[in-house]
Amino acid sequence: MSTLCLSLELPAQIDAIGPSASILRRFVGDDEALIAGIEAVAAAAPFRRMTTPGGRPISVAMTNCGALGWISDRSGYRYSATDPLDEAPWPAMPPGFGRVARAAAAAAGFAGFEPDACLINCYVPGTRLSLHQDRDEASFAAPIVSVSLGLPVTFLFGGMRRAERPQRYLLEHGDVVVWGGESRLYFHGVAPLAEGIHAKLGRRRINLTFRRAT
Ligand code: MD3
Ligand code: FE
Repeated sequence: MSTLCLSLELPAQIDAIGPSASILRRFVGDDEALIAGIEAVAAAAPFRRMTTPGGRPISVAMTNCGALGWISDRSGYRYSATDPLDEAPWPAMPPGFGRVARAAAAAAGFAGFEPDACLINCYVPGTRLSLHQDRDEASFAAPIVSVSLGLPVTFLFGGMRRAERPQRYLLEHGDVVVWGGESRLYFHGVAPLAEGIHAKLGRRRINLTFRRAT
């Protein structure tokens, strides 16, 4: 029998990386359920490269599931209840998504997290995500939960000012990071993905970012 989340049976290793920010190493147990869920979402709402308000293509390919999805186009960054490709509602969060997000938030000290948005980022070797803040949500009271799957990556974690030199952390398949409180608005990014082939996801890294957008 598969368990959705190892943490319900085993304590994950938790590394504190900042004020109210923690890495839960190998927290994800049933990666097969999450991978099947990602494939189902991508079949209905394909990965696509969105455009920044300035007109540049974002190098990370993205899709969404849940009530709201994060989008970017010439009009700006925002959350939308529908996929701009077909105006259909985003696919619902697949089985296991909400549970892993709630369990990770609770393990990191944020009981009661109920995400309404799940952004799915897909990186191929060479893709990076430059330093930025997540500030398109209506409130910053809730934490953000991020699940890393596939190829490992160096995560860059700065501070409240862009100029602060970021700390570097390796994120591997199954690692979950939770940011809340003071860290919620910290600058962060992802270093260029190195070449590699992951046993389950191939030449990719996929990141699930759970947020409370409303
Ligand atoms: C740190 N994604 O989608 S994890 C993003 O790995 C994003 O795909 C990265 O940054 C990725 O916006 C990093 C998610 C994350 C989200 C919010 C944060 C990290 C954060 C807020 C504060 C600090
Ligand atoms: Fe971010």
